Amino acid sequence: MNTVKHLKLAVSSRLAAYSRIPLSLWLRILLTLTVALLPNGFSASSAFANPVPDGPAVVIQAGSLVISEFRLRGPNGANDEFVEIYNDNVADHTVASVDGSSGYALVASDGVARFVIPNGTVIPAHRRYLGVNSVGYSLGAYPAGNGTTATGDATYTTNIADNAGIALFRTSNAVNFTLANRLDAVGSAGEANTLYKEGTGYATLTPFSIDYSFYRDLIGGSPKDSDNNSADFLFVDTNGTSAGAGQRLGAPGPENLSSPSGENLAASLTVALLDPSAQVMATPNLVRDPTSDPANNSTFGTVSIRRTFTNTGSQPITRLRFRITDLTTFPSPGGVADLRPRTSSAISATVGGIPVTVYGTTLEQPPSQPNGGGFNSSLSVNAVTLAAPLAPGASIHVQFLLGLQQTGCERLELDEPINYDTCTTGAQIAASTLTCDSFSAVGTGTPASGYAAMRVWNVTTSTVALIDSYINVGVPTAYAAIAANGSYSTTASFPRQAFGAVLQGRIYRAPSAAFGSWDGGSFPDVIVTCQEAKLYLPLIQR
Ligand SMILES: [Ca+2]
Ligand SMILES: [Ca+2]
Ligand SMILES: [Ca+2]
Repeated sequence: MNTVKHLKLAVSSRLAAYSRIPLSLWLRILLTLTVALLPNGFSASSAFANPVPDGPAVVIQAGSLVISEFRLRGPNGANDEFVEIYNDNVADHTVASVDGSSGYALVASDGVARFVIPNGTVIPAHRRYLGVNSVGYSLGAYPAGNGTTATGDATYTTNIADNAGIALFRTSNAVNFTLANRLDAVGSAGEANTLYKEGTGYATLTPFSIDYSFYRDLIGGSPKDSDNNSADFLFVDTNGTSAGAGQRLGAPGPENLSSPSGENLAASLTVALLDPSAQVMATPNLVRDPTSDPANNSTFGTVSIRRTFTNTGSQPITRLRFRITDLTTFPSPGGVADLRPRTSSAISATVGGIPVTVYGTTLEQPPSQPNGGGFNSSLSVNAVTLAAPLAPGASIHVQFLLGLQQTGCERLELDEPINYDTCTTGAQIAASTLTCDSFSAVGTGTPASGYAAMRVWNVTTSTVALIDSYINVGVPTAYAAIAANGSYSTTASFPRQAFGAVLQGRIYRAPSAAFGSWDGGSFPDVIVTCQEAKLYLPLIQR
């Protein structure tokens, strides 16, 4: 099977081999994790002193649904609300209440259900379901699938109070709105009923009628759920407003059943530099234009990041969009760039002496984002459509255009394996790509000497490294000399990991190929969830 990476294809027949593993086997796999092998010869001070990647392992639970994003107010006032539910699972979820009632209820802490997901509703793996307050919801025109927008899969008309908790239960019978039947909850610190929040709750908001959202942190690919609302949810709004729960330029991104997701192991998408023979930070892979353009949030000019995406799968890709999971943006401290992702047009660039078209990306609105995009904003490659799909084997060159409102170190991370980071200490500028079955470490690091080698873990199973350059443990090794200009490039493959697996790739630096001495942590790790994605196939049409 081909490389699959961050790829979701909404096809009803998409479940392939890994998804068909019986539940009992999944559970057995999960039970075998926990012990990470520390390779022979590694001391506590060596590069692998911390061989287990940071962060909690993702535990895949059968039937887990989470509240992935919501807001309880918006520009249209108190009723400008939505609640997004996410199937955080490798398998489809068919709604079936625990007690024979009509379905799963989304309930506010006043005890009143706002909407019920009816029994029999199928929320496909890694797809979302959207409930909206039809009295005030203002984001129904936000793009979703091919030709569809983010309208509610379910609607309701009763306002949810500001800062009130909400919870999703496996029942619509109010008598059974209990912790045992609760799938997920989120509420503020001001919510008194602990049934309607996790942990102490998110910081209480001043109820401004702004285009805000609370969404589960997407760094790493999937909505974060540590059962602690204050640690998991990020507050964003389109003006970077200070409303009490953190100040962060960004945008709501409500997604419904037609929004991109799903998976198809037969298809894949890989990313590479526009010109692999050129440096990551140099033309044509990265172009800085110092021309001041304050009207377009580019007072200090722009940065254009160019990459090439290739459909290495067997089916056409009809929609391609990216969601911003992390970036340096307003408000930025001194020394850190204030980046404003913005809409760009197709341009011409030269690769190997040949002119090529590099397609632009569109900042998806509504909501109106007059200050540019930010956290949770989406960027669509509108050149890819149902009528003009990216065919199997075809490639497309894409640019991401960022306005600069403050200069400094820069970071942009998307829900595709694009790591652009000049802020991390000892950083590399990387275009590393980690997929379900390979790791291509490409970047520029300091100092410009020695060797770059790699290691890859499956964080979910965490039994043995999939690639290990230091020691022969029966897995591939890979390393490359760091060139005089600091660049390196090395690739290795490993057996395909299961859908949903969290993989972590680490690049190490050694002064010599003897690898007797390592410099751990020189380069930022790359973390991905296997086959997490944002692509559509024609069958998403319904
Ligand atoms: Ca409200
Ligand atoms: Ca939870
Ligand atoms: Ca969302």
